[in-house]
Amino acid sequence: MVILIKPTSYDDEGFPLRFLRGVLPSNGLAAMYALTKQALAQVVPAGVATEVHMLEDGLYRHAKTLAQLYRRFPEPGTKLIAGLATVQTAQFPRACDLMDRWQAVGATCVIGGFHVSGSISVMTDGVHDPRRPGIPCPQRMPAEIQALMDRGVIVFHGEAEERWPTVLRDILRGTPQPLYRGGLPDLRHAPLPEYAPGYFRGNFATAIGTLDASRGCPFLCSFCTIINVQGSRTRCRSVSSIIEDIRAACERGGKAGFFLVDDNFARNPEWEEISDGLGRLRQQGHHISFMVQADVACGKVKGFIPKLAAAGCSQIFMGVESLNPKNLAAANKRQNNVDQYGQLWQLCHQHGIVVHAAYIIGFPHDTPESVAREVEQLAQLGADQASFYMLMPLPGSEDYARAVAAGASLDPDLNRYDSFHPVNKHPLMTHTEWYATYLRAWRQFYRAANIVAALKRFPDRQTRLQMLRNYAWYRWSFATERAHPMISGFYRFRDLQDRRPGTAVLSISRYLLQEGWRHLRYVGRFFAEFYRFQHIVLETEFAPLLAEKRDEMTGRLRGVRDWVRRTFGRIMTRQWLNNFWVSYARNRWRLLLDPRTYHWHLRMPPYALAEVVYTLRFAWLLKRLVKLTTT
Ligand code: B12
Ligand code: SF4
Repeated sequence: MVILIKPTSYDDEGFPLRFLRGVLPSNGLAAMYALTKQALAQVVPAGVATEVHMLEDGLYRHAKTLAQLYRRFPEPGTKLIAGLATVQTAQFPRACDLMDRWQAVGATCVIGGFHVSGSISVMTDGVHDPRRPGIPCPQRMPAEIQALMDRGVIVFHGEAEERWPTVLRDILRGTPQPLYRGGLPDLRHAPLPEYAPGYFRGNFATAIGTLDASRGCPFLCSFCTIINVQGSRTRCRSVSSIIEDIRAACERGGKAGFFLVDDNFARNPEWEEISDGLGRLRQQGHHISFMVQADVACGKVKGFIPKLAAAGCSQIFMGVESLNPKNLAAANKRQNNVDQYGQLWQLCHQHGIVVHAAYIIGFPHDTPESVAREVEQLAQLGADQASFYMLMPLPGSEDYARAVAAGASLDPDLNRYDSFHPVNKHPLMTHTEWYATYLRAWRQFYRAANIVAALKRFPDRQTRLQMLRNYAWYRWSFATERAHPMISGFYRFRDLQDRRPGTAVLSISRYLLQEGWRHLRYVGRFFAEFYRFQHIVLETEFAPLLAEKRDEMTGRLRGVRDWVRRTFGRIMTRQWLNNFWVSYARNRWRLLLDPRTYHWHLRMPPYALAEVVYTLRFAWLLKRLVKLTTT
């Protein structure tokens, strides 16, 4: 039996980050699932039963299934292999703890993914790229990886497509080696990533598929690990198998929604063939919607944006990183030309494509003020969504190799290498300032005014609804779960029995108190977000009418008829209600203690009643919108 596990990471209190519903499934895990099925068919004699499981440690139900599987072992007659899959640096400590447990019940553990691959590439093998000479390399096995091999874990470096059957065969024969190298395999004949039956059921807020159509990137960004693991030559999967797979998904489910996770779809030499193929499927009546990642120079690739739009692309995730050319030069990100962003993003909007800007905080010239200015600029230039990261030397990157060689002080806790914790020194900001700047960027960008402005750029309701879902996910993650949207989901679980070894003991009473407070916060945040989104939806849905009648709909209430019109009329806006509540709340404690403020209580009932009516009308409007966009 092979159990493929995608480990999560720990939060700052040592609880594994785990959610009732995830948002994005793991493409690496799906790739390993398909490869494992294929490899077992090659190496296990006919008639011997095999089982393959793919489970995410960060999903509540998957973790329960893992615990059930764990209790089955040791099981006489079953060879158990635990594959810790697609392990990034921040997940490495958790992966090690999980492997301790699985080894204790007799499993042979194998680990693969970007931490081991990246670290070995830059620390043991060294980067040999004539365009980037002089990257230092100590040529030694990183200590934490050597420690794994010493305790019997098999380490897999690189990509598994061609070498995984050999590893499985060696394990079954009882002669595994401590380290295997997968290299850069040809992807033409590799099976496409596949999700096990039941993987999504009850575990994800939306069912989005994933696919990496190519690997590798020709650019040279110094903070990137990808080029040092997957190389700078782009290797592609077969176009016909991709199109067939998506056609099959459409035929099975009536539509296909997916994320093409290529680092840079614009540099996939077959982007046009894939887009044309998808465009043809759409012409045949299939519903296709997908998201890609591309660089901000993709506008120069002839026909790229229009063809993507015709193929059903709804969003492009672009590595903006910084708006300061000095920062871009320091990171060797020379392909980014800040002057062209506005024009490119306008083109995306014209084609109904949402622009998602990835922005990194912590480049050498960043200060709290410069970041605040650039975040504002991002919104003004037309970024509809943004993701913020803290710059860090990720093991596997050129920056890491240089930082280690220079003896820089780096956080020894790999769990913190998630791009959301400061792990090294910044020349102009303390850790506290840096982290506060990062948090402020989220709040600043995702304020209601920016969301309304972005939604108004898209006349298509379907697109707006999708954007609203993303905004709800993003706002909920950073404001409520206090986690980056990309590692978060909906409704967090914190299991007192499952904590990081070595973290301070938490008494049951303290744990219950924390849990009580957390759930109270959930309720509070739910209401806050409910009213924020009500404002956003109303301002967008009634935008044309409000443009004419806003004066009539705002300001002080002018009698009963005015109240009836604002509450039950054709146009809705929260502006008059918000203005009232802000003025009301400004009195604070005086509302209770100072009789001179009591007239405010008398003025309040019509507004409170209007809130009730608005809540009902909003619920109805949302229902209608969802219905309109799903039929
Ligand atoms: C798409 C993507 C995302 C998507 C995730 C979508 C999804 N869930 O699939 C989003 C945008 C959400 C995301 C978020 C993050 N990502 Co990301 N992501 C990627 C990206 C571009 C592609 C991932 C992918 O599908 N690759 C293709 C699969 C098949 O490759 P693979 O997982 O490595 O698996 C192969 C091998 O590693 C090996 N292998 C893997 N597991 C196993 C197990 C066994 C047993 C064996 C034998 C072999 C093996 O074989 C596999 C098949 O060839 C990669 C870069 C890249 N090109 O891979 C970055 C990358 C993995 N992400 C990275 C990071 C840091 C993150 C974030 C922390 C935030 C950030 N800064 O981007 C979050 C964390 C999310 C999380 N908890 O996992 C880093 C990891 C670097 C590191 N040293 O840790 C990468 C490398 C990019 C980078 N910045 O340099 N990411
Ligand atoms: S463009 Fe993206 S994938 Fe390519 S080197 Fe730069 S960060 Fe890495």
